Amino acid sequence: MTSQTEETIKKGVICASCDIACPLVSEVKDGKVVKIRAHQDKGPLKDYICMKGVNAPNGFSSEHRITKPLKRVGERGSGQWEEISWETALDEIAEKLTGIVDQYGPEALAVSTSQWNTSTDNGMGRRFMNLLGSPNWISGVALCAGNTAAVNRMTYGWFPWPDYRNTKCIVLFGHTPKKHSWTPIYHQIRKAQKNGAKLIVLDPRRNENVDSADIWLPLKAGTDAALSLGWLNVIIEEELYDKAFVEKWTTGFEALKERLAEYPLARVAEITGLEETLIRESARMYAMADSACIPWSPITDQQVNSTSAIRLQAILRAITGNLDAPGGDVLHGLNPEVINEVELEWHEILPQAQKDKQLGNEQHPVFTYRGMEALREPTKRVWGREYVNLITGSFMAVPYRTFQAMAYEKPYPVKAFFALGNNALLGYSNMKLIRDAMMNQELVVAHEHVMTPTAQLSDYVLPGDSWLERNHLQDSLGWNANILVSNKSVEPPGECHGAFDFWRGLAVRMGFEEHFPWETTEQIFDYRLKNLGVSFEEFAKNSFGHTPKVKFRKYENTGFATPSGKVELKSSILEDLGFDALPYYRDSPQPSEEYPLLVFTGVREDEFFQTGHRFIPELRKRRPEPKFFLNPKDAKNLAIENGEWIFIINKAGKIKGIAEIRDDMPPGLVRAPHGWWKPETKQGKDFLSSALDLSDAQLTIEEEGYIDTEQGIPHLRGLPCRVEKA
Ligand SMILES: Nc1nc2c(c(=O)[nH]1)N[C@H]1C(S)=C(S)[C@@H](COP(=O)(O)OP(=O)(O)OC[C@H]3O[C@@H](n4cnc5c(=O)[nH]c(N)nc54)[C@H](O)[C@@H]3O)O[C@H]1N2
Ligand SMILES: Nc1nc2c(c(=O)[nH]1)N[C@H]1C(S)=C(S)[C@@H](COP(=O)(O)OP(=O)(O)OC[C@H]3O[C@@H](n4cnc5c(=O)[nH]c(N)nc54)[C@H](O)[C@@H]3O)O[C@H]1N2
Ligand code: SF4
Ligand SMILES: [Mo]
Repeated sequence: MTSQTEETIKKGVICASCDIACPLVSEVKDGKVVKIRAHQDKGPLKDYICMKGVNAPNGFSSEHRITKPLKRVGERGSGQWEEISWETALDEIAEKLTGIVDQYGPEALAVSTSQWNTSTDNGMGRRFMNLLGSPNWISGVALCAGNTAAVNRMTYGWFPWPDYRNTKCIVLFGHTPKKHSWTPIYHQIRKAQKNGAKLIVLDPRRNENVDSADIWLPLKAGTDAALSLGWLNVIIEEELYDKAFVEKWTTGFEALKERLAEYPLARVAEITGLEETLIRESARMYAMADSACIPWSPITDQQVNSTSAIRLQAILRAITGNLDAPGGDVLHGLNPEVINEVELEWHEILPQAQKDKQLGNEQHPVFTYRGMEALREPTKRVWGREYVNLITGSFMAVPYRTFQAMAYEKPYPVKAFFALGNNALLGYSNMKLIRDAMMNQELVVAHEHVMTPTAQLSDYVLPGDSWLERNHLQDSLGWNANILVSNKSVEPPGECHGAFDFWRGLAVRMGFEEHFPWETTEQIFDYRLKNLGVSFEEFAKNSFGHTPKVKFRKYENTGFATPSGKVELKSSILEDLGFDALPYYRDSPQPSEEYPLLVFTGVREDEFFQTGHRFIPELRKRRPEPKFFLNPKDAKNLAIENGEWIFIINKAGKIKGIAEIRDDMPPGLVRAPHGWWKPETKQGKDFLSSALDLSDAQLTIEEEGYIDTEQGIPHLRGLPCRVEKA
């Protein structure tokens, strides 16, 4: 929506400076955004804003912003560039890609994009790849809600969103929304608590939500799956589960019970380091609440036990009767009124022979085409479409296998790599492998705002527009069914363009123009809204979006979108893929004499989103350097003082940061922030703007024992390490 006062134009925008999509207002004067503020002065949306949103205009007008397409001159990574036009860049990229496809096949193109809702290509990236014939698409969502969505689908066919409004109990498996981290969720949790909801927090550390929690379970890092097995034991033994639901709507209950017998409470207490009484008391609180929800958590999508830990949360939701129930975890489906992004991706046209080549699908199939195959028919039956790419995480290649194919050309060569709105080098695991992988390419393209370490290793850096410089129609990719409108506030600077323009430009040059009939994103928005009978312009003028009425217990009419039509406590899909069909716990990497501590990598900082934002002075001055948190006892043993530079060293690498000694850290655990590099420092492959000194992705390891078996994603939380003075 747009309104105009004397000199200020106000626009309704959806913030994409992180991935939680706050509705905000931009104030525009003389063609410049002069202020970003919350959507309301009073009312529920007034607090939905954080310092990253407020400072977005400073970032978009930064001197670091790239506003012209750049082409590498000299060696890759030498840091020398010339400005070229978009037309020339796209001509050259299309020509090179055609040559690579002719020589190695279409699977030689790998594409890495950002997390789900800051990418704005309207599904055109996947459409292009499906037309070309490449299954090798990867994303940071492989370590976030994308893989969680895929694993949830195996149990009950969709990925739920918590009903915070009605809930009487919230369980946070590590997940710690704060005032400046997933801000709307932080406020929704506070509101639910005011409405009487209990809060259970599971975290080895006394985190920011502990003070207001009803129960805090300071479990050992990496033991969430064991704790859930313990909870299930209590819930079943004390008959706190929803018997009618279990009988009518689940398969494998008896088999699950047998498995649970392997995890008596005494064993769970030993694994988790928690008192048996506390485990019992918390299980009761969750199961006996009138309604309860378990919000998604990144903790369980980034550990060796990931598949089981996620499945266990799904099983808890189901057997306590909280699935698709008021106050529980709701399966929303896609927005029925509009054409959703997933429908535009055209996964049905990628030939099976090409799907079969998706990298990593033999070893770790869960979120690949192969893993999702058995869900096609059930998903069509229940949700009306065979291929739903929930949170864009349902048909991914396995990232580390993709980087291996890029670096070592096995099982086949991958020779072209596009990193679009994604700082791939720092944003997965094993940064050294990714560097080798990028250096072994014949074509590397980055679509970016700034010269990230990843862009520094590219052949073409194409300047991206920002969320203040484009219209956008955002759907929630099945997490909920909301459609949100974001209005362009100002024109993009220089020659910045969106991802849609990149893909269409390439498609036209490579013979796919007829499949890209829209010339602008606004035209594709018109198409997506056609069932509502409005154009994007009219829609944006009159509303903020479209939210269908929530319906509960839809499965009573449709069944669940699994092969059996029920909640599969024992997963037929995992069984057919050759894995343990029941959830289990296995030990995560343990400290040793050489590496006596555990490091928790990937900590989010209030000032930045992931690997971004470090070039924004207003934010950077609040946090100029990376800080490593450690316990006073460990610091004393190592004679480390607060504020001194230290190294964290493990078998994969070594990173540097400033010691911050904190009482809230448990002994034996160190925390390292995610994604550090310094945009102001020296660029090029031997420096990577200090990423080689600072990036936590150098500590992660991809070998047996350090990755989740079924998905192949790395263990980020709790890696054996030692700490030394720098
Ligand atoms: N300002 C800001 N906000 C952000 C982001 C950002 O970059 N900046 N990123 C956003 C994104 S994409 C994500 S995914 C979220 C992630 O943010 P959160 O969901 O809040 O998760 P983390 O901050 O990674 O970790 C939360 C807690 O998990 C605890 N923990 C460590 N190991 C374990 C374990 O094994 N089990 C349990 N139960 N707890 C453990 C840690 O001590 C920590 O307190 O943040 C979002 N919010
Ligand atoms: N090692 C390790 N890897 C991780 C994680 C971790 O903790 N550790 N966390 C995982 C998680 S939870 C997530 S959600 C993902 C996040 O992964 P990503 O979403 O890829 O996040 P970023 O690393 O911030 O990279 C986004 C890049 O996009 C650029 N950008 C921002 N807006 C735009 C835009 O509008 N257009 C264009 N063209 N570019 C834009 C930014 O400058 C930035 O360089 O990473 C995952 N990977
Ligand atoms: S929490 Fe902050 S960065 Fe994220 S969408 Fe909201 S205002 Fe933007
Ligand atoms: Mo994330």
